[in-house]
Amino acid sequence: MRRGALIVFEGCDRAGKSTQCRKLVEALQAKGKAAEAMRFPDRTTVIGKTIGSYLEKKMEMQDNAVHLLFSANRWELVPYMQKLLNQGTTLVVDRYAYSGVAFTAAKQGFDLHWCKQPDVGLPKPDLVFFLDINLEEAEQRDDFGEERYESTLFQKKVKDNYDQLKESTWEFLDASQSIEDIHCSALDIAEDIVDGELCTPMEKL
Ligand code: DGP
Ligand code: NA
Ligand code: NA
Repeated sequence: MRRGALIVFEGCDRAGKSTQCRKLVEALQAKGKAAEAMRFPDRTTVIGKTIGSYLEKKMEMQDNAVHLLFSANRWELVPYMQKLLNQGTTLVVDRYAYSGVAFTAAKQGFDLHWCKQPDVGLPKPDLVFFLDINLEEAEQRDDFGEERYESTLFQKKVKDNYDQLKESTWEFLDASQSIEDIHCSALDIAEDIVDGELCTPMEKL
């Protein structure tokens, strides 16, 4: 049986990832393809609840430790992801290991190489959409909330890190386009992957 595709949306905060994930899942389902949405961090698990309080600044945590928790939160969902992918369900994921690297490496004293290690071995996405937002434009969108990392200076560093993570599986989407235009481009590209050669086993990060 054909496996599902692992499709990830990445980008800085406020790039519109959550909206695009939802619309892509709805569109694939409407075309009769099995698809499910996921997001990382998944704040519903025990590990995810700790990450949630850290992001909401209800607690402090050492930076290396929190990096490992974000990774653990992805690892704990791997059995669930494998099960769905093996059943032929396509997963559309809001953030993944690339967020882990781009966000932690934006902190003082962290390099990309160290940041990548805990996620080595995770299922590798078949396709990564990078929602490319101009940070001046992002500033015009709703105000940043109160969560950790939500500052323009930090997001600038995150964006520079993302630029160093690009691979051939990445597709850049101009986040300044309308929601519908971005969605149409994403759906086109995603359908090619979902309908394509998914007989090969998943690769690993
Ligand atoms: P979201 O729920 O998409 O708003 O993401 C929550 C915040 O956490 C967002 O600022 C991005 C950041 N983030 C997501 N994954 C990771 C990770 O693995 N490590 C770090 N340090 N931050 C992450
Ligand atoms: Na956020
Ligand atoms: Na989001």
